[in-house]
Amino acid sequence: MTIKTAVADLTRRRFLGCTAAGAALVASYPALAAPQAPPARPLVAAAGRQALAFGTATHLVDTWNYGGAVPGPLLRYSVGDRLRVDFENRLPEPTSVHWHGLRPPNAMDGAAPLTQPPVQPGARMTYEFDLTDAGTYWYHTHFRGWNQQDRGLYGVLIVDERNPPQVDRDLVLVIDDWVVTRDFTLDTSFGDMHSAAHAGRLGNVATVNNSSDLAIGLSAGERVRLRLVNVANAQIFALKFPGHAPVLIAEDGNPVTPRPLGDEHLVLGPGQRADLILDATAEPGATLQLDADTLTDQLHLARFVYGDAPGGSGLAGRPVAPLEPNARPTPDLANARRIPLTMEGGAMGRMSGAMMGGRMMGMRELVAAGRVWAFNGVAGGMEAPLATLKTGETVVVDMVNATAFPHAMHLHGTHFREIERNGSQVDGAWRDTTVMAPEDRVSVVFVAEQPGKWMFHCHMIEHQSAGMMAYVEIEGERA
Ligand SMILES: [Cu+2]
Repeated sequence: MTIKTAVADLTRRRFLGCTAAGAALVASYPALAAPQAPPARPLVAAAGRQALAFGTATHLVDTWNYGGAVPGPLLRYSVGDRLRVDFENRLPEPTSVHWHGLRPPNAMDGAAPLTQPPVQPGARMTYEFDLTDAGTYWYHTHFRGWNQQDRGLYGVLIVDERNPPQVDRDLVLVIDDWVVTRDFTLDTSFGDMHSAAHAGRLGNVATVNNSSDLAIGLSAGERVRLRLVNVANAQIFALKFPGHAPVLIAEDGNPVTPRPLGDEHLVLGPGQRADLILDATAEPGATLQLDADTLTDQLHLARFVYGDAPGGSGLAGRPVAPLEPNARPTPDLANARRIPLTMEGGAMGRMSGAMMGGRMMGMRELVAAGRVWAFNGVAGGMEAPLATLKTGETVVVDMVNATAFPHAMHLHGTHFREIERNGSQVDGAWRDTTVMAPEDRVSVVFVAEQPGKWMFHCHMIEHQSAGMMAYVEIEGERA
């Protein structure tokens, strides 16, 4: 960083943290507050080899990654900062970077080819936008994700709160699953229609930060913040922390009223995140597990390994305070526009055909075209918007899962909250991805915030590419 950019950054930070008097000063002297380009952070996507610990052995696996490692570099900012990433594509095919859960302007959303042309091999693109929300987010490819994301193109993005909770340590746990062959190379049968028509590509090995048996060191008496991110293509992890009593403080980056998990599993669908406060309440020398039930298995994911001496700063056992909410428009439920969205198709489904490319196709023709799922009778509806909305408009999407599989519905550009689930009113937290079991009926509300074309799709990547995708078009000025 040059002195000039360092000073620009410092100046900008000072004004972001300004008081009312400071704001008046900014207003009086606009030249002082003129936006400065933040220092750029390089991010390169390339093929590489990654050491992954499967069981007791470490294997070198061929991956595609950001910054030379899987997961990619941890991008960390403070709320109010401006992200600027100079992205370079050194992959053998086009790609893009999506900032999952953040609210950038549409052109920075990275949903190629809807919001930008894909970045060609050898080409670059600068992503730049303000980080308005604190929380745990992630970035990943949004082009041929069934191939690229599965090979490892993802990383975590943390936006720190103005007043973060007091903890001894802040730990990021990235959960993925891999389809590996007998000799522990990556199975590259990406895009097979059998997986696509069923639950998606499910791995035979699950890892946390590159290990199927991660040892997480703890000292008795410590308080840690765990940031869990499910980056798997399709797997759902229902996490358990036997012997610990973690408190949930955020879902998909958004603060929730602190809630002890108790005996409840913490369900993380593809794309979802959770922030937990975990107090190290076991005795020195203890080992406790992090386990998960999945769609196919019961897994051991990681171990909490206590050192021989107590540690920490005496925070364990204190009440857990809520995080400050992120600012967002308030929905006007009384005047909401309602959009029905019925999911159909897949194996064991009742779909006999769907619209694709503007015409009706039977199942055989759809399968040949790689499409086996549909929203409202349209397979891969990217030819026309699901709805055209005005900025500021409140929208309720009434979703029905009329398929035999669970799905993880993800909306770009804003967050939604559940208001109804299977006939019962609920007061859901703000989030960007929600999991629906077969036969579930879920209604979510959101406010159309920023103009542009925003994808709404299943985050089980094979389902998305095989038809479970749509977008809403928002017109007007930013709400
Ligand atoms: Cu799905």
